[in-house]
Amino acid sequence: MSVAAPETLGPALLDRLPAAVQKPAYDRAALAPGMAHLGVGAFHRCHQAEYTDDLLSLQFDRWGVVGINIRPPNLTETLGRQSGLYTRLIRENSHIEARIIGSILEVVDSQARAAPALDVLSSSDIELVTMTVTEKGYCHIPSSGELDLSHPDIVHDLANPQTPRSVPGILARALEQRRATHGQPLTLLSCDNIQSNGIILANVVRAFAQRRGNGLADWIEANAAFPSAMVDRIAPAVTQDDLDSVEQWFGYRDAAVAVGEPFRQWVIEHKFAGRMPRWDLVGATFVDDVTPFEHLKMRVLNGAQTTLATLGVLAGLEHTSDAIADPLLAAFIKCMLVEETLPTLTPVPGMDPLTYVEQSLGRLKNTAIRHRNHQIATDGSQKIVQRLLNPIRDRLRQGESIALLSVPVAGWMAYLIQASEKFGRSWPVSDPYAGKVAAIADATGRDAKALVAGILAIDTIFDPGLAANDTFRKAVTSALDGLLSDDPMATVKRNLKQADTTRLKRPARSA
Ligand code: CS2
Repeated sequence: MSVAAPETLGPALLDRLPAAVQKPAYDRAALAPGMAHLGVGAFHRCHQAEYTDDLLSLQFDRWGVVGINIRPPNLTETLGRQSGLYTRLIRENSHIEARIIGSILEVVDSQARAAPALDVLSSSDIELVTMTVTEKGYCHIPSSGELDLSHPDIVHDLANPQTPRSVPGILARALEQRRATHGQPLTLLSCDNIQSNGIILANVVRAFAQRRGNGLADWIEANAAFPSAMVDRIAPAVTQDDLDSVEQWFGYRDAAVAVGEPFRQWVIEHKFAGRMPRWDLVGATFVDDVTPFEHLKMRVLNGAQTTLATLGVLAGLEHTSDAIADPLLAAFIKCMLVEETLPTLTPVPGMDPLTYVEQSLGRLKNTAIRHRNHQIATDGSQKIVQRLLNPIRDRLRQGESIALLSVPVAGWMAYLIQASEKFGRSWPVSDPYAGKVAAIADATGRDAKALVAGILAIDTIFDPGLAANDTFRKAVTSALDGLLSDDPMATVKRNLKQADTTRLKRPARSA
């Protein structure tokens, strides 16, 4: 007897879903496209697309999403085959909540050529573009936020502006086409974890447009808005296991499952070029200034993730939840956040910083979220400025200790250095600066002082003022020396112990 293959998720299945799976509460057939999203990955499917789905259920409007990928993976084969539908699982330890999200109407693969993406982005139907293109997608210099004019894709796009490959090149071209056709304004909403993401996006698009020299930069100034935003939900890369689980639990196949934690947050700068979806009706917040929110999130939650990721790999641990289950790493991360990170933050209305730290650490303990340390360590060079170096700079300015925050900076270095077999261990790394760090390590050998001198001289990551700071250099050198030894966790322990001793000696702060 042959067993029929399980059905694949699609519109036809919506009326026959198991009771445990929630479905869109609005008429999808009546939904029309109003916005595009660049970079449809697990995060978008668990975040902006879910908020939009919530909004469509509450207040139906023309806000269907056209999802575009200009980098892998291909979308047509997965989401496209399912008419944009997918299962969004919320998982917390043994708790599972399943829901079909219907807000993505259409998907467009534009990996080989920019034309399909440009067609969508320049259409007058599209009033807003949201994007999650990863930190390196902006082609900016991490230490300054300016467009990296030596980036190979930018060099290509400035020479071939009609067939761009980079995000700044594609957006500038789409805006140019909008100006030449219907002239409708556009809001471009960055949802990546870079500081002042709206300002960085505006910088790179403006710098690119200025070089076109045809008045485009002025048109953009008058007709486009680049609000900053803080986004939050832990949604790791999806695994085959996640796809198989959906089939096992609910009886259908879904090639585009997304898995996230229960917590979500979205704070958006109130600066729009036209109509905006009322995401504020479904849990997002529109504010005048997102800076305090993004500092809090990137320095606490993301800072903890990056620290646990690199130190976790050095300790032989696979996931964030494994790293935070380690008593030493858990004690280190809490002490680092409370003693060194929190004093660098400006107050966030309605949020107690200590409660936020506890809540963030609690989220990282969720064992159903299989967030690999290697995934978080990917592109560390693009993440450490906003997560670690900026709070370090603030601490140094305040004349305060950076003994703990400098350990994960050395952790990032050790992670890249030790990826090479020559240094004893080996793991595949993905970071635009991996080659540079490997070349420095090849030239200097295992001498922490020389390694740190070489790496701090990379001024596109470390601004020269910070790199020249003696306290910083010494702290990172001492931590790196220990992390490269056979017992890297001894360094974590030593620095934690020293910080504890200093804290106990300090006179109690008055309330
Ligand atoms: C993570 C983030 O991979 C990473 O860099 O730190 O994707 C993180 O999970 C999200 O920012 C959480 O909102």
